[in-house]
Amino acid sequence: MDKDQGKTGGVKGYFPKSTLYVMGCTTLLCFSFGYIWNMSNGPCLDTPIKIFSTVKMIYTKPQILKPPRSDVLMMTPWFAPIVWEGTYNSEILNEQFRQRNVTVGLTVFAIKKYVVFLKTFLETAETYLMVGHRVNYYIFTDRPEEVPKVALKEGRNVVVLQVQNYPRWQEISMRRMEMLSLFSQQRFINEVSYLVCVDVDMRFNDQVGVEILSDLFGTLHPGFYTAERRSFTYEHRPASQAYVPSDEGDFYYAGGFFGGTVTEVYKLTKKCHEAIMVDKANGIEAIWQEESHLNKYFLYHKPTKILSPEYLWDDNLGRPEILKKRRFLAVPKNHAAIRNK
Ligand code: UD2
Repeated sequence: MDKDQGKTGGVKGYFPKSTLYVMGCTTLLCFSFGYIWNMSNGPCLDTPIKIFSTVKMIYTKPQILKPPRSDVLMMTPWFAPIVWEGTYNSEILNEQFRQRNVTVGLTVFAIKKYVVFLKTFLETAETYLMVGHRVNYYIFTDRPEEVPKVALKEGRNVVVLQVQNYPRWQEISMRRMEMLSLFSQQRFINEVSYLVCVDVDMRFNDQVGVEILSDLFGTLHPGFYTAERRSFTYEHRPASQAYVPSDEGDFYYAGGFFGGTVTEVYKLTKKCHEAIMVDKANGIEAIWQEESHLNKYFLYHKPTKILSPEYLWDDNLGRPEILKKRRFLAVPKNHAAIRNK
């Protein structure tokens, strides 16, 4: 820089004073034009932007040094929460999901004699499932005329979907993956945000709400939540597509309760169905049918949330201290009498 140019000689001495004057005026004009343009056209969103929600909620603040539960694992090593009673605030979650105007699709299969479970299933769901939220119950059945009429609260619907049956109960159980993937693609994607896919021989016994919802969720199987990896009943035959090597595995997940966004459930069910079909062509059936394939899927596509056995319990397993709630309970059944009928 030439010292003679002095303090006003230009920015770092690169520009003469006159050029700077023109640049300054141009910048000012550009800013003014941008401002006027924004004012006249407004932001690109239809709804007015509110910086803060006005819903006031009173609750105890979270305590960093006092975790709500110290007796159970609350987070996986991949940072997925494990949902136990006492670890979340329903009021906050309900407000979040209500603001998003979420509709939940509950899928359940009642093929052949399993229609007998529907009445209790639906009645208890109306009392405890997603209270205050919109729910579509998708009932897959081969006996539509035997679906009971149950009184429904506002915003809740039963949709009966007629599907074929299969002679073997194993095939019925496995084919759920195929039907869920088909209907997710053709219908559910246009109707609901999340899918919750459960067994029918169950009853709701306590609140099951939006705390379960996440992109992809699975449930700890009540029989294996404290078990060592070597006891997990994964498929251990390498010939099956559900094969899991003995030195791999996080948890053993139940086939009777999983879900997520429609897109994630579509991906899961499609992949599991394809794997089941490859096994079929190779003359092998996984040890626990689609539950084995689900476990393989969750090993390599880790769930973003995991439900504790509160969400799938069987009273034959007793009442352990850590189980503060029994939200969804197995209805006792005589397997021989009910299956293949
Ligand atoms: C376990 C799993 C189940 C599935 C199965 C595979 C749990 C609680 N359950 O249940 O999800 O992985 O093992 O072997 O984790 N169904 C009919 N009609 C039939 C037979 C079955 O509708 O004739 C449907 C029904 O929705 C039933 C589900 O398939 O709830 C699973 O069959 P299950 O309950 O007899 O199998 P289970 O108890 O061994």
